[in-house]
Amino acid sequence: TQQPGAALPAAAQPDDDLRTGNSVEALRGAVMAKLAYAVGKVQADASDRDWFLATALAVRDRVVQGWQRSYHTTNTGGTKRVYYMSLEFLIGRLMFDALTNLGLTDTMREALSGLGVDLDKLREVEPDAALGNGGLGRLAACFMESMATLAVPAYGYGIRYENGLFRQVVKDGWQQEYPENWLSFGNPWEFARPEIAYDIGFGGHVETHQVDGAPRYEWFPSETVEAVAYDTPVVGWRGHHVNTLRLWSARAGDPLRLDAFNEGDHVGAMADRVKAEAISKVLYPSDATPAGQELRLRQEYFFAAASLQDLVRRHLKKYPDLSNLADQAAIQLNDTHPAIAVVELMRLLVDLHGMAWDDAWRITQATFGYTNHTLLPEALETWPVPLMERMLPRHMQIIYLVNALHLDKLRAEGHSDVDVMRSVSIIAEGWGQQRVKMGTLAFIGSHRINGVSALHTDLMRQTVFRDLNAIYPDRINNKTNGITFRRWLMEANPALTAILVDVLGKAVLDDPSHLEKLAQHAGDPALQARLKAAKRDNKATLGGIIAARTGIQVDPDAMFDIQIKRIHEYKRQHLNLLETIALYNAIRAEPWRDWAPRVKVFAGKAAASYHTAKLIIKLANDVARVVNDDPTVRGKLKVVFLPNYNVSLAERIIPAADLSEQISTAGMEASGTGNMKLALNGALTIGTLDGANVEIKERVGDDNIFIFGLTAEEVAARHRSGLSARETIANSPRLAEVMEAVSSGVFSPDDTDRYRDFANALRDHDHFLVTADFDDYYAAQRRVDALWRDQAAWWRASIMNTARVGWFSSDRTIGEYARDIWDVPVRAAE
Ligand code: CR6
Repeated sequence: TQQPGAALPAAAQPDDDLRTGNSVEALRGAVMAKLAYAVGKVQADASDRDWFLATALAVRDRVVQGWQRSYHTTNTGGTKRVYYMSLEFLIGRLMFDALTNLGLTDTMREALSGLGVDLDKLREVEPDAALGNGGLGRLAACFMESMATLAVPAYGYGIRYENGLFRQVVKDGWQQEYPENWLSFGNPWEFARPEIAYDIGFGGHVETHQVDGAPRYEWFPSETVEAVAYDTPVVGWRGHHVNTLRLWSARAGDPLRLDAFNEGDHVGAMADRVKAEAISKVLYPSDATPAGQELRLRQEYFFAAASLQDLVRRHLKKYPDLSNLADQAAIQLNDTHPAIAVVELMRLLVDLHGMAWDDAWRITQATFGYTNHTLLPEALETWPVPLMERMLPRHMQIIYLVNALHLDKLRAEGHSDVDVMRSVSIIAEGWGQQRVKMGTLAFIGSHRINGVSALHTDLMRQTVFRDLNAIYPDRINNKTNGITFRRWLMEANPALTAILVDVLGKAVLDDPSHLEKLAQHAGDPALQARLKAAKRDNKATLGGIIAARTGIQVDPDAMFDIQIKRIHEYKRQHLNLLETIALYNAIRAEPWRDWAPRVKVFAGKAAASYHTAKLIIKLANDVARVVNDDPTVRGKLKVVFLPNYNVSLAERIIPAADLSEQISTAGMEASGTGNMKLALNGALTIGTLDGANVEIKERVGDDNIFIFGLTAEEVAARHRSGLSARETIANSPRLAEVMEAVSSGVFSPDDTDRYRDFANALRDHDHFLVTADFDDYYAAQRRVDALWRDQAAWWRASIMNTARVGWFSSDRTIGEYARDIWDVPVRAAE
């Protein structure tokens, strides 16, 4: 055994053990060897970051063993691979994820403590890989983990952004954005593959030649950028199978123009390089909104083209041609961001591999699946035809041809309705400019199109894809989202996990359906007391974070009422804030009443250019200041805006939540996944019948969830009715008082006009129906208060939530994708 203080690993330790052994001694020796030989430090000088690197590298070695094994099995077995293409992977930290999946967390803790190092402190040193905006990116990360768990041979393909989602600083209540350079201290999880690099073209022109009497098209790009691979192994539960996340980094073909440099133009000599490398510099901070920038389209084509070249090369190493591609590869498009891949694959098959158009189209459709993640019209991607023509001239030709053949076929089948033809065309006319509708392109190029919750999928069929669905009725199917329980239960909430294992047995870790047995114990006072104590500890920990980041003291015995997600009008953080003000008014009017003490916690980022969302953050901070400074409501109400929400902060907040706010305008939140994480951790949901809330309600039961507000159908009817919000406000004295307070500057005495336009927009338009749902929401919140006052009933409901949401495991979701879309086998549950 190594003694603490020894600088180098003992020579007596057999090499093999250091690399592969899983005992306390082997892990300790391995970490020490990494510290010495990979980090280049002696113990006496090692910082927490050095220890983190050494530990991560030691853990990585243990992941790599399974990685190589998995690679070998897939390669020799000739099994079909899944390629998950996503512009976002919101990964977070990886050390505890790897340790949990390898079952090494406790051993590593012990190994390090023998060296005087605290594993839980190292955990905080790891930067978050925030290569995503919100739910869509986090879903991709959960799916990668579940594909590994189910031993589905898979590659994730994306971009290795140098700067992930911005760091949010709140100054005087306003959001400020700062770059998040997560790679600045190195990334111990990735393997650079400089030898795996592909040329990606942009611009230029197309030439036609005759080959065997048929036209052949050749694209001559005017600009070439190299895509270089970086691989991160993704380990599944119990380390059985390890997949690869392959992220592309952009590199200029020529690092600098020497002629210009030698003539003294040192900056100009690097201009091409800067332009090329901009592609993987930053993640666009747009969540459920389109990023209509040329650079964004460059990012989309860059990673789609690199990934296709990569998978085609892999295929051709094994098979003589691409005719059996669809038997060997399933490509899933995570939203429309990679949809240009449909066109690129056609180009590769037809132009480069000489395949007949119809064969190529059949293979393309059979290979692709497309997941839609939003119906908000303002969030559906379209690209101007002139931009496409300039940047991707050959692709634009192919799009025209795909569209012409598609429309011809429909006409031949008897379709003639002008509106239908317009809606199913890939090209949108209007506003004086033609645009390419990426959703339509993705739909037509795929054999399966899925929504992400039952309600969302129904609405897809009825709205955005109504006409396409009528023509291709079997293509749309539902795959309700899920979450990985390894991260969101085991890693985030070890105290709850320990109780579950104690009551239900270890099998619950392998198969979440065992959670259901917990329902039998829902009324057990002893179990309730244990869970309550565990949650109180989690709340105290979160309270420490709140105090450190905001200076606000919160009481862990109060109800923690949590709304965590991107700031967006459709998610209606402002509805929550208006209710907070109403509650504040009510407490002040009757302070002696038995109020259920609450801490309202808000966290989330606003898109940098989304003015109203940033104003909502300011309002949250303004309301917090007034409420928290008022002695009348002390001990009854606190309001907190916790800055810089990210995956790691979510892992702290979710286990400490009592109430989960899922209050989007019905029909607008495609699914939500935070709703699942919070319910799993025992929070009760207050929510609308939107997205996956509907399915959560079906499972946990009406008594264990607080549903309010208009349904999606009622929302649509209300929009058609043109009913005025002014009338609604006038009919609700409570709401009228709140609106008047906000708009007259009660919460912004330093700038009494700050919220005037905001309030007037609610009065005049209220597209998100905040005012229409207000009274029902307020009433639902009072039902929440009443249940909280009956702690036995509250904890019974909380237990029912944990017990009944096992179905929302992303293992279940991935099992469905594998069966219904990809046609690949999954590993049976143990
Ligand atoms: N914003 C949906 O809005 C869904 C995720 C993952 C979103 C959200 O309801 O849970 O995708 N959509 O399916 C988009 O990003 C376009 C999201 O994260």
